[in-house]
Amino acid sequence: MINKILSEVSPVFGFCSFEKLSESLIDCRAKNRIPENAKSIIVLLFPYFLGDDAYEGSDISKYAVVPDYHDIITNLLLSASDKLSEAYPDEEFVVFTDNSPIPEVRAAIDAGLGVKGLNGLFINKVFGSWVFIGEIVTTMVLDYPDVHETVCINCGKCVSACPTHAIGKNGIDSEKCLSFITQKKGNLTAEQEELIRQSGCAWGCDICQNVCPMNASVSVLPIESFAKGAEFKARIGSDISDRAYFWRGEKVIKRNLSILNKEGKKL
Ligand code: B12
Ligand code: SF4
Ligand code: SF4
Repeated sequence: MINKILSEVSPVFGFCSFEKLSESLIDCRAKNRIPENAKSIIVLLFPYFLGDDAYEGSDISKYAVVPDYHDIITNLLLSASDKLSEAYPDEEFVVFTDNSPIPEVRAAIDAGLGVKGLNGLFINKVFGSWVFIGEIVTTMVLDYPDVHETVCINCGKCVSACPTHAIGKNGIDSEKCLSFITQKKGNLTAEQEELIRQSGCAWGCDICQNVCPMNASVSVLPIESFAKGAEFKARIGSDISDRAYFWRGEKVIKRNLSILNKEGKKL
């Protein structure tokens, strides 16, 4: 029953132990929502890659081309958790995505769904790293896989391609990451502006994923609402509340677009 319900919302999912991860929880307000007697994490993947040709001329990163994944995934997870609560009335099910105390990359690896890239991202065999991660934390006791393969092929291409040298041996230096810089409020330094101009990308950064050989021949099977609502250029001048670049306010995306208009070219 549980597999049937989950397969209605995601093509790839798995289970991992909550206890094993409980020492590594991310400190955030959402932590209060974890059920008191949590036992397992149901981890689900949501592919969003639309095929290389689709992004020609785009001025935002691939994750921001699709409608804001927080809304889409939360709705999918809620529909699954409603059905799970009906099927297993004595258990609790609480949904999270991104704004989550669960270190999601780690949870997806523990659930046996793929490996961790040197670029810090989770990589699945079928969909590559072009997946969002969502989870349902539950009081249910489930079966967890024995995981042997946990890291990528370690080719180093992401390290050489990263324009800000943000990828180190021990993970990402988030403040150096261009994705973080495009989301920063206020004035940027001349150097940060130049990095955005060079990348040609007004929101997020895909460079370390574009060069990754483990993303070379992945399936193009995005979640339906992602494909339907894709917009390849940043939208301004009208309501942007359904886009990933909304959460920092319109000023930030407008600032980045104006930086790009000073002869931005896509890397
Ligand atoms: C903060 C954050 C950012 C920050 C900092 C990123 C960072 N890597 O630190 C910024 C703004 C820069 C960012 C950028 C991006 N992000 Co972000 N981000 C997050 C967020 C909210 C928290 C990450 C975090 O702090 N984790 C805690 C630290 C401690 O985790 P960690 O460094 O991975 O270390 C853990 C594991 O690595 C594990 N571990 C370490 N070594 C080993 C070894 C083995 C063998 C194992 C099993 C485990 C393991 O243990 C550590 C502790 O648990 C997550 C959502 C979430 N709740 O997890 C999304 C998330 C990681 N981001 C996501 C995305 C899509 C992006 C971007 C691609 C967006 C874009 N196109 O611009 C970029 C990519 C940048 C990059 N190369 O990482 C997705 C990634 C999906 C995927 N396929 O991996 C996530 C999961 C959100 C989601 N729900 O889908 N992000
Ligand atoms: S580019 Fe190479 S080192 Fe970097 S994540 Fe991909 S496989 Fe790993
Ligand atoms: S997202 Fe861009 S800046 Fe951040 S680590 Fe990857 S290549 Fe470097």
